[in-house]
Amino acid sequence: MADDLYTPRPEHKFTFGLWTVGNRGRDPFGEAVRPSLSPTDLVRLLADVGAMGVNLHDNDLVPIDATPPERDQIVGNFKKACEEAGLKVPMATVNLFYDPVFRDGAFTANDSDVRAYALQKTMRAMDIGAELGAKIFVLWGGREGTETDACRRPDEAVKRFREAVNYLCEYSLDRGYGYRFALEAKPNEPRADIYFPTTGAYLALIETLDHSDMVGVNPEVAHEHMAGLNMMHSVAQAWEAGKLFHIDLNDQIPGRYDQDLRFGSANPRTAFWLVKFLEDVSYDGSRHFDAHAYRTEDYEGVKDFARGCMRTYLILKEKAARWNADPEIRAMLAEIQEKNAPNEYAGGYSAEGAASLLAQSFDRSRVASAGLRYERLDQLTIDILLGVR
Ligand code: GCO
Ligand code: MN
Ligand code: MN
Repeated sequence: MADDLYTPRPEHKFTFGLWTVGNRGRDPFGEAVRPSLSPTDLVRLLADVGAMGVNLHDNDLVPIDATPPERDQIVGNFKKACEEAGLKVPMATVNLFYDPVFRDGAFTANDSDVRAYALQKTMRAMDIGAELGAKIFVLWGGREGTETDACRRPDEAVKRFREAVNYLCEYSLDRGYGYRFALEAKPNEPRADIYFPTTGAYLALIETLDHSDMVGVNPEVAHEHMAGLNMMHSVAQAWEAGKLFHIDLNDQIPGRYDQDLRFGSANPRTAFWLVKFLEDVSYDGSRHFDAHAYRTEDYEGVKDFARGCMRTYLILKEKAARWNADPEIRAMLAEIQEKNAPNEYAGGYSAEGAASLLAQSFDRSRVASAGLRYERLDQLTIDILLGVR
């Protein structure tokens, strides 16, 4: 029965991008290693491994030069394939990075025609997503950045980006699509420096938007790790702000190129804290995997990869429940909580409270003398993770 715990089911809300399982292993140094599969084949592959949904960029499905009747037929067939396979399309996004027209950026490009085209392309991608039932629209600005800062002032880029997102919110409202936008940060690659390099940067921008309630973030493990950050902290801040609209799960060794490794395969401990956080707060969005299989794999290996992402998530979810139920860990957490008693400044500022706080004396050496036992707490965590507890 233990195995059943690790079997993906629709309620786990596991999703993959068409571009993830469809990744053919091309890299800057080498050609594709796998044949291309059609979007409908990929839908069947995902149904086969037990995913709940499939997400897509406009051009993962509809070629950039498709005529309107071609587009309608492709989207119609895809919708049917998803229905037959029992797969949902919870999220859609737009490719604003592949075509050469975006070499200087999309929403932030210096050429206003490029910016207009980027908006048009995004609106059309929103139409496709809406037709397929998507309610989350991700914006990843892969080309919104620079190699040289001689080309524009970054504050101008911020203004252009804001203007674009404001426009797209209005479009969604106008069409009654009900989208929530999720902004995805990445510090670099493919540009030398990308604007809004971290989730925190987007959280700050969002508060300046016309419809800030419609816009949240899509943090990605690899991207926060590339910036040397703690993914779970970024996710927690987004969550606390009510802005965790989506999440991109994968793995990444800091200091490397964008690796997009199978979830939890490089840093299982950081993946554990992330899964534990998502489960502890009952995050109810998709668990979306934005990763791809090693270049060594054929499509059987791609299935192993996809199953592995979900299995690791479920293993870590079970470890998190074990951690939460562990009597020794609970006792230690209760001790930590005991020190958290209400004091002079709890409940906010008052002149009397401030006077009393100013008059209080603190026994610093007593407070600082007792060890906090976090070594023990962490080792208990490691024991659970390594399967001896
Ligand atoms: C990357 C990004 C993308 C985006 C995707 C959705 O590093 O390539 O993570 O995979 O998530 O384009 O907008
Ligand atoms: Mn990425
Ligand atoms: Mn991503």
